[in-house]
Amino acid sequence: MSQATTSTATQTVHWHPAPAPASTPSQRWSVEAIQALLDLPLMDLLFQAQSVHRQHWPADEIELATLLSVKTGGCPENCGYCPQSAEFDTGVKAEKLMSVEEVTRAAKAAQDAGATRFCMGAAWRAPKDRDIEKMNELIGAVKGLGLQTCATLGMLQPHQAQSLREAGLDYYNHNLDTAPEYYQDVVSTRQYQDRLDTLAAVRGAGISVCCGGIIGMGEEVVHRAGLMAQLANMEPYPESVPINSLVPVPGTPLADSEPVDPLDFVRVIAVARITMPKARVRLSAGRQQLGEAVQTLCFLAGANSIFYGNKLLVTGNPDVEADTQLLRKLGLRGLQTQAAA
Ligand code: SAM
Ligand code: DTB
Ligand code: SF4
Repeated sequence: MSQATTSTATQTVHWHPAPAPASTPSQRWSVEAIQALLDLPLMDLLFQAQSVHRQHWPADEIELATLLSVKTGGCPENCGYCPQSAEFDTGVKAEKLMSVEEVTRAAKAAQDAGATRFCMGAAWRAPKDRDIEKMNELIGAVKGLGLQTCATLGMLQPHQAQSLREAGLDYYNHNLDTAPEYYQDVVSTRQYQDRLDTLAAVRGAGISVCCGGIIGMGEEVVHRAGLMAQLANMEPYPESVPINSLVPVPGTPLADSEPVDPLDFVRVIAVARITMPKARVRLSAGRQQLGEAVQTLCFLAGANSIFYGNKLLVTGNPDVEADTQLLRKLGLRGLQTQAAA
């Protein structure tokens, strides 16, 4: 990596410039260029990420999104990280889809607590058309409260994505999770291409794309770079990029994964910010294990969205009081008004 030198009146400042993205439009970022970013001295990487962040976003604004598992457990897929797969003995019981009344109550409570976005998750491999009809009712009810709506329901066909859009869905979450070459180590019941096909259906229906991955599944740095390259080279790249730190759940195949150095997690957040400047970078699962100081570094690295509420889907999350206090301590504020999608 080349090093630039800038002289000022009082001091000489050394800094490492970001590697330039690859020049072909279909490959804005090569895996190598992203790996070089990940390898930068941490202070240089954080400085660049925060500089990019301030060019594109208010420096003190954090989106608060609340998650609700509207259909829990019993999933036929075998994603190695997931407590909701029917293949693993995790103690999560399969439940039916929640009613409109229950979901509306939860969404209203989230809104009253300060959330502007409400994300509904269902442990389906791929919803049936009749599931989509029921989801459309839930989406209409949540949207009716004035919240932004997000859903993550598994694989979609184009007509299903279209139907969700017509019901008022703003975002669809569907993660690539890791690099293509590591994917089969994590899940074998579907292919990477299946994920890409669903993302194309979502994009084609005019729904904003929420797509990211998980760090800490035993992957190499090159796989983290490979995931980031996949995301950053999408045309266009996702509007919303959740970066999850693996929550190791007993009973899942990845429960005993080697924990990641928290500073390496911060690096991935910074790279997401640099390579996808206009995306909302979401500091997602795993905040309980990261602690306040590391979360603070993640915000400095450009994260500007968190899951807000005492629970993620089935595992824990920092409670609302702790998050409110943390944001206050840091001089950050929850996003107040929602942009129309
Ligand atoms: N069934 C749908 C699907 O797979 O797209 C939606 C729900 S799924 C739980 C949503 C995402 O949560 C996964 O793609 C994964 O990135 C993340 N996730 C699930 N379990 C996790 C865990 N234990 N730690 C971190 N992230 C996790
Ligand atoms: C995402 O990327 N992370 C969220 C959301 N999208 C749906 C889910 C995290 C799940 C963590 C484990 C659990 O509670 O099931
Ligand atoms: Fe099912 Fe989604 Fe969990 Fe995979 S991540 S097992 S598809 S709920």
